[in-house]
Amino acid sequence: KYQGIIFDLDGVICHTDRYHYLAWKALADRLGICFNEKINNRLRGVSRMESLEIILSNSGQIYTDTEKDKLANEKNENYRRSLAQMTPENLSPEVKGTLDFLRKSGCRLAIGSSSKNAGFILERIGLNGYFDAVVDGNQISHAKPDPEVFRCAARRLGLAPENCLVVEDALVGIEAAVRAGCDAAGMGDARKSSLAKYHLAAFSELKEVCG
Ligand code: G16
Ligand code: MG
Repeated sequence: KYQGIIFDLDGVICHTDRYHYLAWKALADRLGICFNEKINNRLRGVSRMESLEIILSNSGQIYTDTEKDKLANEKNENYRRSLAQMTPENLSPEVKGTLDFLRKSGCRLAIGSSSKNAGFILERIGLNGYFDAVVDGNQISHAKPDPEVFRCAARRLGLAPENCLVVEDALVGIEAAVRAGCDAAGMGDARKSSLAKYHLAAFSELKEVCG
């Protein structure tokens, strides 16, 4: 019943959200700033610099823009080292099987991610060129919860937002989807979202929602 499905990347297609967490944790530990899984949930879907601001807000210190750029680069380099070790084995058979099923049933598939590393991740897990459209942090000026990324993805699929379902693990991602005019399916941290139309315990449940 949906003509298009727009997937978030980190935390939905693959578990790079874990690598984000570990890289931010290493930075926060080095700076002596408190950081844990609960604070980490607030970073889901938001841009790199906004994530850094959230972490630094617990430091009680003021950082200059130059210092912030350096810290963001330090985290990104650490994070990229984890990404570089990914292989197509890091794409679960459940996710790949479900994507193939949805495509065969006629849905157009897109990625809508806040990440500037999205292209690199898709390449690492063997999904380069798989999606009909990829919209990521390099192409948008306002990160989630702004609807820009999902509006753009629907447009690139040639579809009206109301004919698209967005799959997200971030509360800000669900908000972005609904503001774009799409229906939303929440999984992981976003499964509890009251804005989401579907609450997925497993990725493969999309076969029932969209099949
Ligand atoms: C992802 C993550 C966020 C991250 C953002 C930017 O978005 O969920 O935690 O801060 O990308 O990532 P990068 O530093 O790689 O540009 P999404 O939308 O794919 O979940
Ligand atoms: Mg995500």
